[in-house]
Amino acid sequence: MNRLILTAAAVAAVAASPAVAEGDLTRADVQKVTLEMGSDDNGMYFKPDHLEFETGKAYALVLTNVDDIKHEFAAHEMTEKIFTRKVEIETAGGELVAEIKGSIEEVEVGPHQTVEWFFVPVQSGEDLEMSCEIPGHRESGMVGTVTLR
Ligand SMILES: [Cu+2]
Repeated sequence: MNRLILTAAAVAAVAASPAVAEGDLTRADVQKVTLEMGSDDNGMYFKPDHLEFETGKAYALVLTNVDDIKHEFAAHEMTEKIFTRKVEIETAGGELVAEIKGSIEEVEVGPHQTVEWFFVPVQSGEDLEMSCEIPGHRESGMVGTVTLR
């Protein structure tokens, strides 16, 4: 009997509290930004080669490798200025493989795979470098910039 009363009280308390605090960015609408990684006749590329994000907004950076070899997204200055929520890996069929949480600095993406990096920029920065640090790839053109406004 006591237990039933406690449960009812707990439900009432949850119902009375505001659903989600407005500043709770983990519940905010996530804006998807796709970065394609690949090679063509001119070498290797990031498409687009410049990314822009706004501080205080929640993003999912969709790293899509369309190549037959693996590529990497590394942006060390940028990662000091963002709060990473998670990196999410799914199967081609959309089933969750893994969610990796904590501070992330680089993400390597296998051939024809996609990884989503969820973060919130917390500090601004102009033209921060992004590159693929696999030997030779930067020289082949896998370099670009990221601006956090
Ligand atoms: Cu690469």
